[in-house]
Amino acid sequence: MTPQEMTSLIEGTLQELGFSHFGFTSLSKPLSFDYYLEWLKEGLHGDMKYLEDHAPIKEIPTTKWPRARSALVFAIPYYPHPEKKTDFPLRQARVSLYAQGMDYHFWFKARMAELCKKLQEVFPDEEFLPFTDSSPVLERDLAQRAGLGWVGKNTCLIHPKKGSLFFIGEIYTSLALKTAIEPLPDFCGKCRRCIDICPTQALLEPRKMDARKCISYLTIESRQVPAPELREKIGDWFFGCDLCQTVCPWNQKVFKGELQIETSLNLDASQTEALIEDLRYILTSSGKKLTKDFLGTPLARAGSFGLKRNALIVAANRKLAQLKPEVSELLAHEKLGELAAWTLSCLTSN
Ligand code: B12
Ligand code: SF4
Ligand code: SF4
Repeated sequence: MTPQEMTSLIEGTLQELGFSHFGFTSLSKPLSFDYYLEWLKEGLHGDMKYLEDHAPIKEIPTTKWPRARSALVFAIPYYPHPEKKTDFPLRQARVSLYAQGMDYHFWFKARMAELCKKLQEVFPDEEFLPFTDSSPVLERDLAQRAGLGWVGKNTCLIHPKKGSLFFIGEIYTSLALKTAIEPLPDFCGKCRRCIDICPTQALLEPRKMDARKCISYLTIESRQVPAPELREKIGDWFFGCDLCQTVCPWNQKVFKGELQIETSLNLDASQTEALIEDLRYILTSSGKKLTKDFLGTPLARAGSFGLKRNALIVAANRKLAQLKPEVSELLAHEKLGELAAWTLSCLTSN
């Protein structure tokens, strides 16, 4: 099959499925694989041990999927979020853009599965496997090779016309697709806005992140309480962080005036009240209630422990003394007691 034939076959369904752009590439060893191994060796992945476990399959996908030869790679924008949750329980707590809706692991994969069904009809003897995020695939490298963008200094994949606020997903296939796409050049130039804005200095140098310092890791992936020197730097980010993408001129260009570059929420009295209510709800709800309320959203990943941890840090950094009673209730908590005491000391030194 020629690249043109594949492109016209898929192009017809792109809009219907909400994909913004796509490309394809053969499944050769990722260009940045050696860098990835170095990064792991330096321990910059923190407790995300699965990234180590995934390394052999990321290098040679056929060890897990023997028939896989190529990948169709898709981007789907998350701003504005395409799958909003109508009864989202939070109003003012600062949630990163990708998480302001339903979890893409389900709906993005389902949309690609729909496309797989169509492809299967055209190629009944071939294999089509949809993935996004959690499978052992080095997605930014793959997407870069498929022409979906360049890897910016903030480590995100950026497209000159689409910015970087998009998810990446792929369909592995047994079809041998010849790549006609030239990877995009690096358009970062001398800019270093992302590196300069990062509150925790997680971007050590261009394209190199210490994930252990990234607010996204600290508020989502980590199952620990952050070290005291990092807590203040998290500011009022309750879940994830968008700063290094918000300042990016390529996103500013695409989302003209819509993306506010604010290092902390700018709230009036009524909004502060709503933030207090959000955090009170998190701090006082049972694990069972939080699981039920956040079911199917990315916030479920942090679990009750993670959400309460994040709420304590935001309460401290926003100096929300109104929450002292709820914070005090957590002093006896086995894993959160020390953090609750720290929060109380911040609220008292007001
Ligand atoms: C672990 C992980 C994280 C970690 C670590 C992130 C990091 N930068 O390493 C944490 C929890 C911090 C995180 C945060 C976020 N993540 Co995340 N994350 C992942 C995951 C599961 C693995 C990434 C990984 O292997 N990291 C290790 C580093 C070393 O690899 P890497 O980031 O992929 O970078 C590679 C390239 O930069 C490449 N590279 C560097 N220079 C060059 C040059 C060339 C020419 C090439 C080809 C490659 C290349 O080398 C690296 C290693 O191979 C991927 C999904 C996946 N399966 O790939 C999603 C993924 C990267 N995350 C995603 C998103 C959306 C986010 C957040 C925006 C969420 C949020 N708002 O909080 C933030 C963004 C923070 C940031 N600046 O990166 C998207 C990125 C989409 C995009 N447009 O780039 C992905 C692809 C998930 C998805 N399917 O959409 N994430
Ligand atoms: S997501 Fe936030 S904390 Fe992480 S690197 Fe970007 S600016 Fe820094
Ligand atoms: S902010 Fe500047 S340096 Fe950072 S990714 Fe965007 S263009 Fe590149």
